[in-house]
Amino acid sequence: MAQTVAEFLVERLQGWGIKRVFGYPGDGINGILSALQSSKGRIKFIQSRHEEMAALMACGHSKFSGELGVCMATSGPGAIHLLNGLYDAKMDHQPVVAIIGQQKRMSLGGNYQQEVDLLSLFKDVASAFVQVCMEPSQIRHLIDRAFRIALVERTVTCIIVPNDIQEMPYEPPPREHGSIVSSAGYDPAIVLPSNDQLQQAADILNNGKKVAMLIGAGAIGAENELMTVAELLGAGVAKALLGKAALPDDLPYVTGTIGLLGTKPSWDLMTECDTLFMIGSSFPYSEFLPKPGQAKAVQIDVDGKMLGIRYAMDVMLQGHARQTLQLLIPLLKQKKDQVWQRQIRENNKEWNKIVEERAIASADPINPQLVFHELNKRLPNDCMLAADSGSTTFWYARNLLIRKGMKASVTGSLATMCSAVPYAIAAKFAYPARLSIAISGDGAMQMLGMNELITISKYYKQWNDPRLMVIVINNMDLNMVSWEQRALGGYPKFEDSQSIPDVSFASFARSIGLEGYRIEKPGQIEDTLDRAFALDRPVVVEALGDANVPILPPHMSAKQIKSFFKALIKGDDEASDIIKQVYKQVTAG
Ligand SMILES: Cc1ncc(C[n+]2csc(CCOP(=O)(O)OP(=O)(O)O)c2C)c(N)n1
Ligand SMILES: [Mg+2]
Repeated sequence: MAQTVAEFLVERLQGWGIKRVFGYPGDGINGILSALQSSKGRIKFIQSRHEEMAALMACGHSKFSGELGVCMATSGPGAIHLLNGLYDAKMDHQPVVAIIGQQKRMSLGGNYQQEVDLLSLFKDVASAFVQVCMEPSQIRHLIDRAFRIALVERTVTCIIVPNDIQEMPYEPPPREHGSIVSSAGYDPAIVLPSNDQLQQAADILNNGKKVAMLIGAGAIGAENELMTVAELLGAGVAKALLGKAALPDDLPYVTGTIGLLGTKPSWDLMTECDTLFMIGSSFPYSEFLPKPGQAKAVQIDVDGKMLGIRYAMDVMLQGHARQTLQLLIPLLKQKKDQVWQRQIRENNKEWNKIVEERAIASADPINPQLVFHELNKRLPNDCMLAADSGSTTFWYARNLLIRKGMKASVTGSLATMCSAVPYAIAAKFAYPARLSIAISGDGAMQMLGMNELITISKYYKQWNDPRLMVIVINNMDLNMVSWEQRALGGYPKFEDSQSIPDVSFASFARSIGLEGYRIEKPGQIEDTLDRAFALDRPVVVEALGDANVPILPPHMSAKQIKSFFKALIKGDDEASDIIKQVYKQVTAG
């Protein structure tokens, strides 16, 4: 029997090295599903509970493994559900291909059931490439183009395949005018700046007396080079959230994360430096970078479009971080004066004391920072961490310390809720022997995270090492919004909008065959974590967090302090408890 278009598609995905696709079925992709079925597991179909989760898994796969991620959904509602996860990938520059179904070609334009104008709908998220397969001989180059463009541009692409086309016999394009002959595979070139540009960059860096490095996701994989550069330049190194795993936090000159959720030493590093060296980061908040004119600045980014859009750069090097740094290192001079790095080291020591004291400060019932403080001590060197969007992002950013070998990621530019659990699942599929840990708020768990616990319970017995941990801070609040309102807007918490029901995530976990622990008092944290780390199967550990523990910026501006007190005066129900907690947190250290 002739090969169908769908069978050819599956074979071509294998040609592109794809081992699994994350998705959810529907009759719009029936042909592709049956081709996957007859491929006998050569490409595994990983079933999520919701298409958005499948797209976030594809993005998480890409973030943790460095490979392209693939997600799949049916026409209409399935395709619509993918969008949020695809935007997460697009905005954090991850290569993801979405393969979606569509109604039969002959029905299009007929206001038919589940007929959505997918080409228009995906035009923005897959702006680099979105095409409908109108004819069997088109499928080969559509796949090749979608994959190659996603990889080259580090973005999202999309192929729409009407379901009648999926079942048709595949025919390679004839050798005639108008036909396209394409090939699979992409071996990226290493992008490097010129010697002249490297020398200009080196001159600036050699002349700087107080060099601040800022590293992002693009610097991951360049650990040795980053260390050599920081040591030669006597520099301090701050990390953007997506670059948290790029360097370990136990290096004395690493100041941790930067930004609203960053550390005080990163703030000091940026406000006091005379030279900024930004590597592989598109960190967006200019108020956390040196003042305009304060610093000479050099940037390395592989994507020319991301050069010079965050600070007034003096030299912009387009290149892969590791290889560009390798060429730069011989041009750098060893700084003799260690005063700057000594000061950074002192700042770090002081800050670590503050972080610890803030974590052990009492709260009602549990100070969330204490959970992360204790978690930190138990993390194995090869663990993989995925944090959600919410107040937990702050504790992840500040309290969890990366050691050599760990992997970590979050939703960066989109900052979407519900990313942690699907990321942790994708990381587990990519590295089944490693412990995968999701860190989430109760709001995100109630939104979609709980559903994906069902996915974990469906698959964990297939994993050689079934350890996967979901840490939930259950504060019955959409806490980050409450704090944003207080600190930025000067409004008290809006109960109707932000209070959420108490759900027992631990009992839900147990009801679906996972282990589940609920920590209700601070005294239970250590024992419970010890038990969770000793388990050989997935576990949900929820801790009842005090929503009044403030998420403080590294440096409070007069405007933020004013807004905050205005919010309390306007009548926050919890005003007196909040004041007590804020007092404890700001006087720590
Ligand atoms: C999909 C989505 N909806 C809304 C928001 C806005 N938002 C950011 S954090 C947050 C609250 C998260 O609450 P929860 O998961 O309980 O975490 P907490 O802040 O309480 O720790 C909200 C609503 C978002 N980032 N993403
Ligand atoms: Mg919450």
